[in-house]
Amino acid sequence: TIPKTQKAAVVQKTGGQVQVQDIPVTSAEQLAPGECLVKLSHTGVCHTDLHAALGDWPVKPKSPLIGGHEGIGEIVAIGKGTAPCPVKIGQRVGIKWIAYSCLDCEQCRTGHEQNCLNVKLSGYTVDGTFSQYVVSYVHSVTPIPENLDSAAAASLLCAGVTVYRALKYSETNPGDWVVLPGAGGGLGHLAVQYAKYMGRRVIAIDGGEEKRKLCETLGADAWIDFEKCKDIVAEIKRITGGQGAHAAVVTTASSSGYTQAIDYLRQNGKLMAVGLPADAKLEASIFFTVFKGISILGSYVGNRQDAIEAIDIASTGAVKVHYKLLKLDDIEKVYDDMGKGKIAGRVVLAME
Ligand code: 8ID
Ligand code: ZN
Repeated sequence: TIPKTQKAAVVQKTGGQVQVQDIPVTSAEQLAPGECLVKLSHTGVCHTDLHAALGDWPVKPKSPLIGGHEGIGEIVAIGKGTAPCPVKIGQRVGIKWIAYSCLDCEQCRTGHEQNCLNVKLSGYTVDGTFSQYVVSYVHSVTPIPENLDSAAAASLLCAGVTVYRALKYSETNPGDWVVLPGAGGGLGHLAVQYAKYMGRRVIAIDGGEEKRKLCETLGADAWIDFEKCKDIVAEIKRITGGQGAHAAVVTTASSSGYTQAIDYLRQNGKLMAVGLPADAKLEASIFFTVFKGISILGSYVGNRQDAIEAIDIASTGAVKVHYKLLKLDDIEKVYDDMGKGKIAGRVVLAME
C-alpha cells in the first residue's frame, strides 16, 4: 500500500537551506494519463542538484523544489487511461534529468529529446528524486536490467548517460587521446571508464591524492593534478608526443577546467562542453579555433536511447559507479562537501 506521507528533501526558497520534511504522497487516483508513481530505493546526488538548490544558473528552478534526477525505484501506480504503456507496475526503472519529453516536437522527432520544447526536468522544473515517492512519466523512465544493483546503478541515469553521450559524439577513434578535466568527480570518473571501454587513451585531470588513486585504478593512462601542475598545456603535449589531445570532455563545475583546452587540443580537436559553471563564459581564441579547426560542442545529458546504451554497457561490468552510500538526511552535508570538491566519485542516498 502507498502511504499518505513521505520523507523528502525540500529547498523552500531557491538559495536557502535544504531540509528533510514530511510531505504528502501523490495518490494513484491523482496521476494523469502517462504518469506513473515510483517508489524510490536510491538516488544519486549530482552537482546539478547543488546548482539547483543555489539557483546559480541563468535558467531558474521551480520553488519550493525537491531536487534529484538519478533515481531508481519500482513503479507502484500508473495513471488511469495510460495507453499504450511501455512499463508495468512492479517494474524497476530509473528517473533521469529529462523527466518528460513530448516526442512530437521537431527536437524530439530528430532524436534530441533533451532539447524538447515541452521538456520537464527532474528536480528542476518538476519535483525530483530526493523523496520516497516521485511522479514520473511512463514513456521517459528507463528500464533497469536485472543484474544491476539499484544503489550501484543510480548515478548512471545522469552522470553515466551524460558522459557516455559526450564521448559518443566526440568524433574520436580507438587509440585517440581524450582529456578529462574533472575526472575524479561524479561525471568524470564514469567518463574515464566509458572512454577506456571505447578504447580511448585518457588523460585525467583533477585535484588531490584520493582522486588520483581513483582515476588510476579506473584505468586512466595519465594523471595531472590541476592544483599542482604549473603548465597543463605543456604536460598534455608531452604525454601526447608533442601533438596535443584529440578531444576534451570537460566536466568541471568551475570554468577553470575549460581554459587552455583550445591550446592543448591538436588540429581538428573536439572540445565537448559538459560541466555547467554558473555565469561563466568560454574564453577561446578565435584565431586558434579557426586556424586549428577546433570544434566546440555543447553536450547535454542524452535521449532515451543514450540512457539505454550507457546502462547496457555498465551492465556488462565494464563501468562501475564508485559511490559512498548515505541517507537522505545527510543531504545538507553532501552539498557542503560537493561545493568544496571533496567528493571522489559519487554520493548515493538510500531512501528508506
Ligand atoms: O548534461 C550535462 N551537460 C550535465 C549533466 C550533469 C551534470 C552537466 N552537469 C554538470 C553539473 O551541473 C556540474 O556543473 O557537470 C558539472 C559536474 O558535475 P559532477 O560531476 O556531478 O560534479 P563533481 O562531482 O563535483 O565533479 C566536478 C569535478 O571537477 C573538479 C572537482 O575537483 C571535481 O572532482 N574540478 C574543478 I571544480 N575544477 C577543476 C579544474 N580546473 C577540476 N578538475 C580539473 N581542473
Ligand atoms: Zn545530473
